[in-house]
Amino acid sequence: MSIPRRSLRTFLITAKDAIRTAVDNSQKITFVIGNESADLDSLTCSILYAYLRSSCPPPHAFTPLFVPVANIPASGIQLRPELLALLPHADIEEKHLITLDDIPELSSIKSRLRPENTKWILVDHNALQGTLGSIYSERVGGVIDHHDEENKVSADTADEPRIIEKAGSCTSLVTEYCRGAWDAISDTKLSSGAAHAQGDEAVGDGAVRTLWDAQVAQLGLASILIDTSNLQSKEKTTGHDVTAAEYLEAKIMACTQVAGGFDRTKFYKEIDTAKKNIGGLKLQDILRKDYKQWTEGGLKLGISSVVKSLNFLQEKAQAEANGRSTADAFYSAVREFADEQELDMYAIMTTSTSPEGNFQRELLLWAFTADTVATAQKFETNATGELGLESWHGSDGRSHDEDSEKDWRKVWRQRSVQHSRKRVAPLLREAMS
Ligand SMILES: [Mn+2]
Repeated sequence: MSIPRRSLRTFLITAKDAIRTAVDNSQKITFVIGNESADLDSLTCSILYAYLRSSCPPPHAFTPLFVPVANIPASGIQLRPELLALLPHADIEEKHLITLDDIPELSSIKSRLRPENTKWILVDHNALQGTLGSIYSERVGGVIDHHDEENKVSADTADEPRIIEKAGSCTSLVTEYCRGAWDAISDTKLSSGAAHAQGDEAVGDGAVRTLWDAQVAQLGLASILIDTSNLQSKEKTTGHDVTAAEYLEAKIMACTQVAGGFDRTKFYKEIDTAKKNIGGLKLQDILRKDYKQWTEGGLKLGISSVVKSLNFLQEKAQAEANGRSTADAFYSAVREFADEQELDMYAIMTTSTSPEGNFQRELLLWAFTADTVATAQKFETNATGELGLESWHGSDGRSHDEDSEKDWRKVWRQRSVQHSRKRVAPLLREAMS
């Protein structure tokens, strides 16, 4: 049984209702979930997969409906201006998104969502982390990802994919995988009721379908463009990204209502500008906005990615602290964040553009315990060459805790700018194990 073709907006409303129904009646439910940084890629590829797969589910699907979940509480959505800028293009609003607050086990709702009644498809990661992981890991039954293989998803995923490949954006891999389903539903006629429900009797079946397609396509294209710098980054862009972007752009240009005002570069700039517009956020929220953590050998590592330089963060910290010296205010704010997450080691990776227009990266690493000081130094020894690390901000990597020799921190300029957290996290985790 397939779910009738519908707009993304109607689909998300139906999907959110389905969680409630599944809980109340102990029914089965399938989730599609991105990683816990909940960046634009994770958010869009989970929605794309769930929407397209629900319109054309495989014959032996666990359930015909696939529910996309953003791997953050609802309060995290406001921290993502690029997402807020993108939603209108897909004719959806913040309230339509499904978040961890909608999953009973993770919220104040007392009812149960029994693991055996659930199936989980992972996109943009391949190991379910945190509380979700501790409850539902066994129920993961499919993955599409572009991070390093964690060997946590079983080799046999039956009707669901098990795809882990290099690509600039995971949304490109999802688009590629769902092309067949998408083409099939684009060719299917709507019931007259569904066309009518759009509220415009003059709009024919075909026009409604192409509009819905163009809305979903913009959602996907935005992530691919953000992840590949408008397909211009040689290091990040792969054939998957180019092909998927062409396919999505064709869906957009097939819709006369959207095509006239659409320009790919203009669209990219709109979303990219929104992404960098974090000046209104509090420093703690900037650190929380694109954050991931791991536990290796009993030690907890966290990494925040930030789209502004350390100078920006220091100025922000000083403005919030009224008067304390910039460095003091910044490091105590960082320490506060790390303490809140109960981290043994914390890294901040920044990206920014130099006055000359060059893309640049900085890396701050802070080890808080005797165990992790050695780890951090091991990381520096092993990774300096590959990452092109150079001491920065007059940082010499000595202990900063005057009472003891326990903690250690250092700031580098990372000259090998092609390496994102996708590479830095495995290097840090390697040093920890
Ligand atoms: Mn991704």
